[in-house]
Amino acid sequence: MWQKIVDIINEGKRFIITTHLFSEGDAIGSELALHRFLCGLNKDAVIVNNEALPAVYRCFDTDRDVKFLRNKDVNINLNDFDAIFIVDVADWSQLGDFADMIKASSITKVCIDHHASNPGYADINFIDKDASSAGELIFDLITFMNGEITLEIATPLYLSIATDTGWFKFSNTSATALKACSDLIRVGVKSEMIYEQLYQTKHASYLKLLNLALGILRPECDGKAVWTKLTKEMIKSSGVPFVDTDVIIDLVRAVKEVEVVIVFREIGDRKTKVSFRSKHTVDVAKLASDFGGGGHVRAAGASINEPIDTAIGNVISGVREYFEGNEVCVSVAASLA
Ligand SMILES: [Mn+2]
Repeated sequence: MWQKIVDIINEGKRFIITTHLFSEGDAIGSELALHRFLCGLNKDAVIVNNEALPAVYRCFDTDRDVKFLRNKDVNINLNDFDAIFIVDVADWSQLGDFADMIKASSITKVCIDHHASNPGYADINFIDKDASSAGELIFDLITFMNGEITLEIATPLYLSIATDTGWFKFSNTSATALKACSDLIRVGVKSEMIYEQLYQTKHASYLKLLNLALGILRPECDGKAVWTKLTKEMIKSSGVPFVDTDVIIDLVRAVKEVEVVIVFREIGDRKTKVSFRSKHTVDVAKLASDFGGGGHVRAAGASINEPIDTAIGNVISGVREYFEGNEVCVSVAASLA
């Protein structure tokens, strides 16, 4: 399955790598690892993202390889490149303004992804919905090519797999993912340091924001769905430099009866970002896709061009309909053995 992509790598010289908006561990880890691998093969490769990296991930980009499309110094002509690798992206809409540029160019478009909702929008698509993460796929590609997994490649790959499996908590924590991580640690990855960097370096003001968000939690559907919101005002008044919704989601998900957690984040006057998570039965990728988003069965998201309260009203009625039309069982590990 990798052969077509291997041929593109072997026959080409200049490559671009990109990933989705609101990039996170898997997106950034897989593009950094692929970049380092291609450079190790003496290829010219550049990473160009729509947005600057979130601060918490900047330390992984040790050589400042991730370029920011809107930065004036970044002048790229896609037609100068042999191929663009689009990693961890299920749909063109997740690429923001960059999508139109890519679509308009004649560059060979290669997609490497693990979202089940991915329709195969590129010229060449490697989509494995059973992979834990895009990073696991990059690991597989490098292994297929008999490439060396150096520590510089292993660290971002570990970042990918660890974050997309919720640090080995979610149902995508497969034997393959753990085997890859075992190999990565053998190379020298410092798991505990990556964990600390991601989850234990927050500003004290983050607790203020958590307090605000937890203070307005709203249960729906007999408490099986719970949502909260982060408005610009809340973010500003708490003073957090970087908003991480994962901790809020994990805290709410700690409640036994909760099946679905939804966090609404106000991005602009008419722009709201929605994160959905579920535990056992609710297909949140389906819920997100009703609002133009997508993702995985247990973790999905959408960007809605509505003011936050309108978005909340619409999404919550969608959630109520889902609960009315589907059997939603909230079961705690029926059989562990
Ligand atoms: Mn991913």
